Amino acid sequence: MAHDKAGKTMEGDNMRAELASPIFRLNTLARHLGVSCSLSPPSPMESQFPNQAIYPSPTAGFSGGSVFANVVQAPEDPILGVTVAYNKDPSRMKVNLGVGAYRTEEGKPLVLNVVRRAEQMLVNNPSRVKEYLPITGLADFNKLSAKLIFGADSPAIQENRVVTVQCLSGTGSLRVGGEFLAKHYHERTIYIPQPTWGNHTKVFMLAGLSVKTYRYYDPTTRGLNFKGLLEDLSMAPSGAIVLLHACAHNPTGVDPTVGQWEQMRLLIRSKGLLPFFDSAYQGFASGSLDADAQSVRMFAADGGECLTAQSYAKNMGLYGERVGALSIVCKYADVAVRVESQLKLVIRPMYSNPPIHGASIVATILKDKEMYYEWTVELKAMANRIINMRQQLFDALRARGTPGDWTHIIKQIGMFTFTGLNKEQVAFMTQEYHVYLTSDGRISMAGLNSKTVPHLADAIHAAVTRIK
Ligand code: PLA
Repeated sequence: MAHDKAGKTMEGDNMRAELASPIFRLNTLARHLGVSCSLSPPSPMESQFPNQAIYPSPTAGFSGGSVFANVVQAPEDPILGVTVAYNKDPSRMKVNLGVGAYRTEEGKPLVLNVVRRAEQMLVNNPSRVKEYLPITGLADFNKLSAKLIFGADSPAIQENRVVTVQCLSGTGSLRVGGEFLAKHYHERTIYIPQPTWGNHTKVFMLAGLSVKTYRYYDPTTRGLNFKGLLEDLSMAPSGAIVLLHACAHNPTGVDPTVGQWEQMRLLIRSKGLLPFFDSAYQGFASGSLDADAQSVRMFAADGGECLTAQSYAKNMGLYGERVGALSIVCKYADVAVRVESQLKLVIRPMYSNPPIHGASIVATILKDKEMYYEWTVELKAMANRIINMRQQLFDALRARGTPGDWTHIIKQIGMFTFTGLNKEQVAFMTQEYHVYLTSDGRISMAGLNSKTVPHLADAIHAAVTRIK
C-alpha cells in the first residue's frame, strides 16, 4: 500500500475525497429523504484525483467559452507602449526616445558605480537578512530621504513634523499619498498641470480623488503660462490639492523661476490649497540636488503643510528597483504620529510592506559621506550629458536649416524636450525613420547620443518640411 510522507495511506485520501464530493453528498441526501435518485455527472472528467468528477461549468477547462470572453483589448500605455513598439521593430537604425530612461553615450543603460559599490557591500555583509521590512519601510532610508528633499537643516524634520514612508518608487508614493488624501482630507479635488505626466490622472482617479487641471504651458511661447496658472489656482476651491512638479516638469521641460514659485506659494497658502510635490528628477534638472529641491524647501520652510513623492528611479538609476518615498509635512508632531498610523492602514492591504534591496542601496549611499559625494559627481555627469545632447540637437537642426525656432531645445530643463511636433509628424518619424517618441512630441534627451543626433535631426527636418 502506498504511503505519503505523513504515513497516511493514499487509499484513505481517495476515500476522503470521495466522501467530500458533491455527488456523494447529494446521493446521500436523496437517500435520507427517501427519494430514488442516483446522480452521476453527465460526462465526468477524471481529474488528477480519481473519484473526483468535474461537472461541465463556465470555469471548467473542458466546456464552453472563457468567462473572460468579453474582456476587450486595452490600448498600450502612451509612454511604456512606445518601448513595446520599439522592441518589435527589426530596423537597425531604430532609436527609442520614448520612456525617460538614461542611456550612456554608447546607448547603453547605466548602473552608477556608486550603486554597484553599495550593492557589493550589501552582498558581502553576512549579517544582512531578508526579513520583511516594517509597513513603513526601512527607517534609515526614510530619514535620509526626508533630509535629501527638505534639506539637512529643515526645521520641519528637527521638530518631528515630517512623516516619511518608503513606497514603490514615485508612482507608488503618489498613489499612497492620493489614497491617504481621499480617506482623510476634506477636499477631494486635485489640480494637475496641463499637460502633465500621463499617469497622474489615472493614479489620482483610482486613488479616489477628482482630477481637474490648471493651465501650465503656453504652446505659442513654448514657455510657462504663468498668468493662466495663477488665474486657475485662484479659482480653485479653497482646500483643493495642487500637484506641482518639484523640478524638470514632465513633459514640457518648463519650470517656474524662483520668483514665480514664490508668487505661487503666496497664492497657494493664502487660498488654503494643499501642495503635493512630485519630485521624480531631483538633481537631474540642474545637476544639483539642492537647487532642484528649492521649490519644495520654500513650501516646507513656511511652516505650512505639504506632501512630497520622491523617486530614485532617475537620479540614482534605480528604475526597476522601485525605490521612492512619500513624505507628509504636518504642522504639529502629534498630528504627524497619527498621519503615519493611517498611512500604514493604506499600505498594508495594498502591498503589505515595501521591498528591501533598493532602499538598502539608497540608504548605504546617503549615509556615507564619500559615497554620497561620488553619487553627486555621477549625477552631475548624467545631467551634463543631457544638456550636451540639447546643444548638439539644436546645432544639428540649425545646420540643416530646419524651419522653425528651436531655441526651446536648449532652454528646456531636465530629461525631456517638448518639441512642438504634432501627432502626424511623430507618426511619420516613427514610420520613416524608426525614431520612437510619445505622440505628444516629447523626446527623451537622455536616450540620445552623438551618433543618433544626426539621424534624429534628419527625421525632424523631414517631418516639419513634409508634414504641416
Ligand atoms: N512622476 C513623474 C513626473 C514622472 O515623469 C515619472 C516617470 C514618475 C513620476 C514615476 O516614476 P517611477 O515610478 O518610476 O519612480 N516618468 C517616466 C516613466 C520616466 C514612466 O512613464 O513611467 C516617463 O517616461 O515619463
